[in-house]
Amino acid sequence: MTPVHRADQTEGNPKEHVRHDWTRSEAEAFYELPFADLTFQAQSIHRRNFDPNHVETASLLSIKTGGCPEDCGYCSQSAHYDTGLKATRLLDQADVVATAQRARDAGATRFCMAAAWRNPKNRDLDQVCEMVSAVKALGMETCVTLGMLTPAQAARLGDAGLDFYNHNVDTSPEFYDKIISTRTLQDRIETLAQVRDAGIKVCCGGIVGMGERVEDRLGMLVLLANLPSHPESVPINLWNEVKGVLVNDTAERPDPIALARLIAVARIMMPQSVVRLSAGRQYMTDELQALCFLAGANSIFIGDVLLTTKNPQRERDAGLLDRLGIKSRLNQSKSTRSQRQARV
Ligand code: SAM
Ligand code: DTB
Ligand code: SF4
Repeated sequence: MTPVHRADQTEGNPKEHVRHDWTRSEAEAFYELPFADLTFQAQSIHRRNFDPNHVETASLLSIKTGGCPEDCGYCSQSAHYDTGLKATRLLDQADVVATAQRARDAGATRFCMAAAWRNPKNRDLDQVCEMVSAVKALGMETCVTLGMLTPAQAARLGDAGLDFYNHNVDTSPEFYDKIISTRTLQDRIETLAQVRDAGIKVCCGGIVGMGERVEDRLGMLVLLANLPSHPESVPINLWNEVKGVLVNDTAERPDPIALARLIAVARIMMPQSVVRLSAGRQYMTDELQALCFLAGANSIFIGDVLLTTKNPQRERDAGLLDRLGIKSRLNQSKSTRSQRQARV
């Protein structure tokens, strides 16, 4: 039978019916639909919940790079692998705020600060809280990703006014142990609960292209969609190649159509979450990105670097959004417009 996602039609309740009891076989049935049927459902749900011609723009900064004690098998920053990356100390607040300001002026609405920690020390957290307040004062949404948190640490970030905490499940429960051994999936789920309890919005997703099967990718979406509340942001990262790490032995970039299908299934199962095409966009053609936007992706990272790896050039992104008639702060920001006009 063709699976159909039904909106809650109750009069006076225009809200989408948000489910937390998805099964793998339902996810598989959506995934295997003829492409036109799958994307039609995804796009219909997208339109009920979002402006289909708008994409959110976030910017990333690594505030503490490398030397991480975790052994995440995909990551350039793990001290378990020789990736040639130089470890740094926590950046100064003034540098972070200056970078955030440039990101805002270049069209980012959210600023995400990432640290290569297993968990933050309390004295480091003091500094991060100050960064959060200062970036918020620029009028940007704030996000941090610092590893595991205690309830008290989550509460302090909440008091500092933090909008989002990013903490990914990364992959399916079955594949998880093949890529990470120093932190369990359950540890991650507990941190997500602390973040929720502190009233902070959750950004949680994962990575594809590490050698996982399609079942793992769908298993990851089912895990996310069955969390007690759907993450407000769902980043889908395509593994950005890093030499020297574990997953080099197994990595395989997904077929582009498979990626668009995955985005569509994420949109259907988490109808009100913002789905971000995160790392790995530099491997995608403009056409694939357009398909992913049609399938329900509505956020991107902008800027020429992510944390330690590359991202498409700002100009290429602005041009693509223009060609698709997509509105965002990137292609509407004064600095991007004036640079492009100067080139015509
Ligand atoms: N250290 C913190 C943690 O892992 O909780 C935060 C930073 S970590 C870089 C954030 C996320 O980035 C990871 O969970 C992973 O999903 C993603 N990531 C890291 N390296 C990546 C890569 N090479 N390609 C794609 N995504 C990556
Ligand atoms: C997420 O899911 N993707 C971002 C953000 N959360 C912190 C990180 C992508 C990192 C890509 C690899 C790098 O640049 O080091
Ligand atoms: Fe450390 Fe985060 Fe990289 Fe894992 S993903 S090694 S926790 S920086």
